[in-house]
Amino acid sequence: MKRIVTIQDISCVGKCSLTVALPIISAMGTEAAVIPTAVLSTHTAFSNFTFCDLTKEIAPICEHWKNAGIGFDAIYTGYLGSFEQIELTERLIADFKTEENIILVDPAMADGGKLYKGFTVDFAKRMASLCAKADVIVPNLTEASFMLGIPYVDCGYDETYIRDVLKKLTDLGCKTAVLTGVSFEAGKLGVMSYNSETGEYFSYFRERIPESFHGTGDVYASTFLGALMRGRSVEDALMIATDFTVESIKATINNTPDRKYGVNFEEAVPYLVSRMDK
Ligand code: PXL
Repeated sequence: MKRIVTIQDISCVGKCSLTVALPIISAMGTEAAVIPTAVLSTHTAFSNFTFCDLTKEIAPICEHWKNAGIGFDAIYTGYLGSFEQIELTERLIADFKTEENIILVDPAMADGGKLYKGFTVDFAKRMASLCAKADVIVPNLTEASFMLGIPYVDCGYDETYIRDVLKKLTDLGCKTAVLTGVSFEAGKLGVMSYNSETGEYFSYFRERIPESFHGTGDVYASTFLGALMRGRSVEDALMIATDFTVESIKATINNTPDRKYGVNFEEAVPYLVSRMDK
């Protein structure tokens, strides 16, 4: 069985980061080791959340793993809360990267044209330098715009524009860039990717569900990695992640009035497991 390590926070309520990554990657048949960067009572879109920083644990955890000869088939980085955590994550990558394993960076820090609470433009630039160390990055269009220092455009762009953004993202230094939340046509929403080694673009669209839910980026990144770990191509993994995210949203839309509580991906896990068996 493959083993990945993911570094991100535990938001105790709100279905994002580790409470999403762990169940999804496990359900897909891969061991998910974790480096929890902080414990929050909820994610930061709630008011009055508690916060316990675990930054000082990161280096000793990595040191122990190095001494114990523990290795990983992928390193998946998600929400990181400080410049110091980005630096420690770069060290994690330097220490555990091999010829074979995959480095996936999800620069989780913004959506809908806005940075999440507590982040700055300088932080986004620093996140861009973490992306340089990745094999694959999965920003949404907001995160990509902040990292590249270009204006965020919500709609009205065309495929040439997205191809250019993807090219600029790989120019940061990663091999493959995936942009989520892309739409060229009313009523359709999906992803587009660019592999800078082959020069190939790929896109996949589904019906747009006209609502925005918290945590879908984490559902997407976790499912994408879970599929890669089961030997699927990048293109297949992108389709599986898109379809599972849509299924998760469909399971939620009429059941949860408050979008902060994330998506009911749990109800779509049987769909995901049967899709992986095909
Ligand atoms: O990836 C979303 C996320 C993860 N972790 C924390 C967050 C958010 C989004 O707001 O606040 C703590």
